[in-house]
Amino acid sequence: MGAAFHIRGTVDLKRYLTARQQEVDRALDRFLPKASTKPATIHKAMRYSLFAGGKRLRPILCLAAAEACAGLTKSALPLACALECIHTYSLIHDDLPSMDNDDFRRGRRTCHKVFGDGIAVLAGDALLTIAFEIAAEAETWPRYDLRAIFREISVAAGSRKLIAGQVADLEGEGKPINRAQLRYIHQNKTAALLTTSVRLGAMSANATPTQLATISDFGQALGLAFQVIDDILDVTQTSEKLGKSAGKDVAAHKATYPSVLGLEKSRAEAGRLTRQAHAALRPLGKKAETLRALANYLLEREY
Ligand code: GRG
Repeated sequence: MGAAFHIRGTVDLKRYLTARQQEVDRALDRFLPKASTKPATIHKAMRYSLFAGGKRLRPILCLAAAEACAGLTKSALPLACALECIHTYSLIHDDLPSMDNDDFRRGRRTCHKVFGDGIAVLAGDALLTIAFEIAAEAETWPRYDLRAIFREISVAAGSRKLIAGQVADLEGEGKPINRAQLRYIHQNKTAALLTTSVRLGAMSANATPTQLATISDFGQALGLAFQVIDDILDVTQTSEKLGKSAGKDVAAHKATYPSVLGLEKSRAEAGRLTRQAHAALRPLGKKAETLRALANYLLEREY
């Protein structure tokens, strides 16, 4: 990371986040078909959800992980954009009436509320598909060729990870579940894509197998911490602050960390997982300071 993002020797995370968000937004705009491209409805819907003001955490984690492994953010950018397309697809589908049935996401009406259910399903499908087209633009290495990259993305987004978590979440609604089942949901629904985000950054930097293992340990701990915090925010914040409907988990009788452990223990668990994420980064030394700052930022976030 350049000195441009430092104040008095520590990372100026606010400036870092703003600069990286803008970089990712510009690249996404280049990679996506224009809103006027035929059939315009689908491209408008894809862009509507993609440019609705998400935090761009997955792409930023991908870029920061590339830096932590001495890589260039430029080489990681197509992978960072592919991750945001997959994440946005999952949000569009999750909001559908047949899933979480939400009217509000990223501070605006959900995709299906504006474009109808059919176009929203297709916009999600198209974002998932274009993710692979965009990822194909990534710089590759003999150790991490396009096959390895595509396998990494497919497994994380597939029926044993992201979709497995969503299935367990749907099937668990209204039922009592224990801590191990809750961890399974969070590990797959949330932590898997976050882990793949940092792994892809490391792969774009031609990380050594040891570096990749270090980054994976960090991603798993950070991913779980992220979801514990998300569960806490769902019960402690307003819909306005979150940009999505607050209190939905309780209303849908979903098992969450606060409902299983209580709020105080959930906060302690988020802190413990963040410390675990920090500890995982130790072998990377100073190069990982942005990743450390990002883990702290996610722990303290309010939306
Ligand atoms: C439909 C296959 C499929 C999966 C859906 C993403 C998801 C799985 C469900 C959405 C609800 C939820 C609580 C997901 C967990 C991951 C999560 C907290 C997503 C929100 O991520 P942020 O906060 O959102 O990074 P922004 O909008 O900032 O990108």
